[in-house]
Amino acid sequence: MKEQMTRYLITSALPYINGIKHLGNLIGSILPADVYAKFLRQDGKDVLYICGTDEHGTPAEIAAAEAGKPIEQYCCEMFEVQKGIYERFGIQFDYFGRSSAPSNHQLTRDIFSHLEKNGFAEEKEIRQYYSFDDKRFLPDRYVEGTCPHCGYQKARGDQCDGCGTLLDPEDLLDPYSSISGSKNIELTATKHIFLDLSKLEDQLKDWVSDQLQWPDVVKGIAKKWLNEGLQPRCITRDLKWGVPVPKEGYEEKVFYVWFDAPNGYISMTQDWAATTDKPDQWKEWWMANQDVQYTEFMAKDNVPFHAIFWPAVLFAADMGFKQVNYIKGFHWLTYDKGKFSTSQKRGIFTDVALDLYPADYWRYYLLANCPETSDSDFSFSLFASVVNKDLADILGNFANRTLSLFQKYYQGLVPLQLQPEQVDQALLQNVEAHVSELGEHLKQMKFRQAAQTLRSLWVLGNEYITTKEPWTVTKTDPTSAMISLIHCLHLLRVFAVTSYPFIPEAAAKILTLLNDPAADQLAQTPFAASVNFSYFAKDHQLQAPFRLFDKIEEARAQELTEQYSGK
Ligand code: B3M
Ligand code: ZN
Repeated sequence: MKEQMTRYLITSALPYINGIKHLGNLIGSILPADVYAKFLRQDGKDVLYICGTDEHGTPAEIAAAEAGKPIEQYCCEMFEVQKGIYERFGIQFDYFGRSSAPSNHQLTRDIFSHLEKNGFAEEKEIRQYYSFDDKRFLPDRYVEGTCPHCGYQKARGDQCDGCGTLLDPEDLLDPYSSISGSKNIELTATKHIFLDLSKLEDQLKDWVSDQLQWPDVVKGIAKKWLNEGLQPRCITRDLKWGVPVPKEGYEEKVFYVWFDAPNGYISMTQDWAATTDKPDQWKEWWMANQDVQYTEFMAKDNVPFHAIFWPAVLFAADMGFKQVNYIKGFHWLTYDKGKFSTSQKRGIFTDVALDLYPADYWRYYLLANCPETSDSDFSFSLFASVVNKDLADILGNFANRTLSLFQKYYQGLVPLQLQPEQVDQALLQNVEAHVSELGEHLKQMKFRQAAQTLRSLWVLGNEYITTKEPWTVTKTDPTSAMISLIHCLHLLRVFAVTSYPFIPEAAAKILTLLNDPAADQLAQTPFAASVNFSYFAKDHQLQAPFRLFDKIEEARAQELTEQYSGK
């Protein structure tokens, strides 16, 4: 019988639909997940990487209203925009879906019916503002008024932007509807559904304490939530846009966005499967009895929902779905020592980033400096220095030197195929050690360390060519110079293959320069297979070098810092 191989299911937090995401969002979930997926695919693993837009909730309604568009249209447009940006970043989802898709409506209703049947849904009456002029209940954010603490007159029902205090709508003085501005509003009793998490406390505690290998930041957040005690959580909202609640008396309500969004991981997998000739195969990824290693990527503010809330929903519904195996949580990326801010136009947003520099520059910088064990700060001067040193000076320059010398000495032809006894054993061992270390870091999703190892691998190439000095040696011992240069050529191929998860476009360009017959196999070439110093045959034709990376001048970095400071 054929042994079933472990499959790797990967999801990254679903970006909200309301606007274009900034660099912090990218490095906090989607980009590292993409690197991990690319690496595993190269390694021959069966991988499914699922993501999509999170389209419900108040922020989506507000953003659509601000854009003056019907919400369905707004979401359709922003979905295409976001999808396009990720494509340009070289992100390779197996499927990029939408939480508003019919499949998610269906699944969310199913999950709800199951957890209701299992006794986890509780109805409670709460007091909420009703707006007579808008003819609807107002969610917290739709009530505005004067802050009782600082007197700010446009404080929202959930929080005051004047002093930062968290509020309840009832705290506001002179409250009004932010939809119509009407003061004709009244606190009215209304029913909502609560998910009784307290019944699951023991099960969740046991489950979380079994997750020994989770990163500290994730374990810390999960335990904090559990220690604070699990209160029943309201899973319905007074909104029009969302998944309708299949229950009498709830015709005007939808599910809370965090109740439907995570289900999207499953429903998007269903949508993916529906595009294949095996529409049922989503089950091979999501049913608990399958041999699947499931990893979720997200920033730390999303951890409570993924480590406690959604697992609780799945436990309560008890439909046989898989629970997450590993949560890769990230800290914050800050921007010039402050917060990224959409409203203040502070920081770099993903569309702007791509207009400024190629995707690989951002990918490499963000990965090498990712907020993995603590927050990390983006600045244009650091960005410029990383791009200039690591990409242009180390990797780019090595490629350029090597290929130029081949043009100069051998008209771009490989003069001989290295025989095993000609291979520099010390170099070979050193390269093998680096490559296997790099693979280990990636297996463990240690992205910063992986980037560091990759960089030292590139440095190895520079050191090698500098010590061997083929340009001097060729005058006295042309064969020996030739042999060193052929080593360099093969190093370049190692660099391309191992750099691919980080900088896929540059990696592909290097293989083009090498005129590698297997260039189109890059995404399927395991790291170890690239370490072969006899790969290129005699007379193999190389391409004339072109520059892989352009440097960023310090003055330009200054200019950009000014331009995007949000002042
Ligand atoms: N949309 C929050 C965020 O993008 C949220 C994640 C949902 S994951 C199911 O930060
Ligand atoms: Zn205030």
